[in-house]
Amino acid sequence: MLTDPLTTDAQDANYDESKIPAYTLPDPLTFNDGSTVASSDDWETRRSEIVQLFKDHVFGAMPARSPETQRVVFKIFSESSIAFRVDPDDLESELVEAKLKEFDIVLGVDGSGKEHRIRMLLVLPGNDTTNTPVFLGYNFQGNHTVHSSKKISLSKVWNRDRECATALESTRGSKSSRWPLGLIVSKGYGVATVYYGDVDPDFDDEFQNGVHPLYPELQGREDNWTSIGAWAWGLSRMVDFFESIPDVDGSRVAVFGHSRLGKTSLWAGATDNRFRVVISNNSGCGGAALARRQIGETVKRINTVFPHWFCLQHKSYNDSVHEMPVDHHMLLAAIAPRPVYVASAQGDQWADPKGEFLAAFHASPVYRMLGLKGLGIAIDTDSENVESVQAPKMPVLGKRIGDRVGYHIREGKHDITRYDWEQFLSFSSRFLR
Ligand code: GTR
Repeated sequence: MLTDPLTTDAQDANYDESKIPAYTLPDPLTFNDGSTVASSDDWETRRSEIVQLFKDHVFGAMPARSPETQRVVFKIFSESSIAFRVDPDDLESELVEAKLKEFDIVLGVDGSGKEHRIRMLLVLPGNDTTNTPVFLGYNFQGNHTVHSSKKISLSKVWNRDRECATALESTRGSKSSRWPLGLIVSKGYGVATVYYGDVDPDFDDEFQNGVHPLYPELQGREDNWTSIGAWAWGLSRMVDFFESIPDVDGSRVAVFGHSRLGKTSLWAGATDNRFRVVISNNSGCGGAALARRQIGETVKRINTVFPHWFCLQHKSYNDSVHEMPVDHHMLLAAIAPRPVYVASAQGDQWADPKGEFLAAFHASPVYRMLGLKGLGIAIDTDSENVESVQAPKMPVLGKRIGDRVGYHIREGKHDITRYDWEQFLSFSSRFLR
């Protein structure tokens, strides 16, 4: 019988807190030259340093943003009306009207003759809305998996044999539990999604396919443009697209993602401050979780199994994570002053929920320095109990906490549930309205 490497690795991983090596986190409020970030005036400079450190050591370089040379051309592929139940399991629940639009978006670089095509599904509340705030996030298996409607075209998906083929009709709506469209639309928000393999197929092909050929100069270097880098870049191009259509308000976009796509949403949020709210769900190692804890999935394991997600330089920390000039609380901090939300699941120890929570906790001093409230856990700096300052208690299950940095941990496994969405919606409403 074949053994699934993930299952065996996940079973063999360390889950014992007492085996975590002692570590010191780098300080987001200390400049690279050792001086202190004294006031909010310094923050943008320090923020740029942090983003650059993540480019150099974790996710790799990104194409320079240049609206003059980066073209986003699109055409409408389909347009239809639909109605959703707010709760599809309750046939008595309200029926909300919505519009489905599919766009073919061409990403290209002027003068190079190179371009790459992706298809976006946009779900809009009502029949004729403009300037809608949206939740933008990738899906894992094709746009048609988010809802069973036949009005959504079947995606072309990359299969395990690394061939791209039209998805099977039977997979329509197969991931709809992760996409409570009726609930989201009933609150006045749109949802935009693209199959992540449309931007870059998720396997190590040394960056031959997807959007990577648009910028070949970003390969063959220690800070190479990675797959997470490509997915994050793609999300920014989608904001360019929103800025060019009347349907969506490009200044009110919440970017979200689950798991590897949660790592991606955080990186997109750090590199593009047009994302007004940033949400990661069960993002784990390489996402919200602190790498230095080395519990559940480790830097070495993730670099080995998914070499294309992180840059070459990141592999040099496989056996020395303590030498990384960053840890992942700084990825969250790099989003400040914008709001960031971290969601964990108790049954997802592989993603280290406690490490995800501690990253949110250790990002919060940046918000405090900016005169904002982060996670909002009071810290008694006079306390002699260093433990309680450095290791705050885990929040209780199923109770959201925080202000500009939001957090919850729920029961259950690695997944996105309706409960998670209820939290994302209520956390985001303050910032998207
Ligand atoms: C796992 C990986 C995690 C997480 C997950 C996912 O195999 O170890 O880091 O990203 O995949 O994306 O579902």
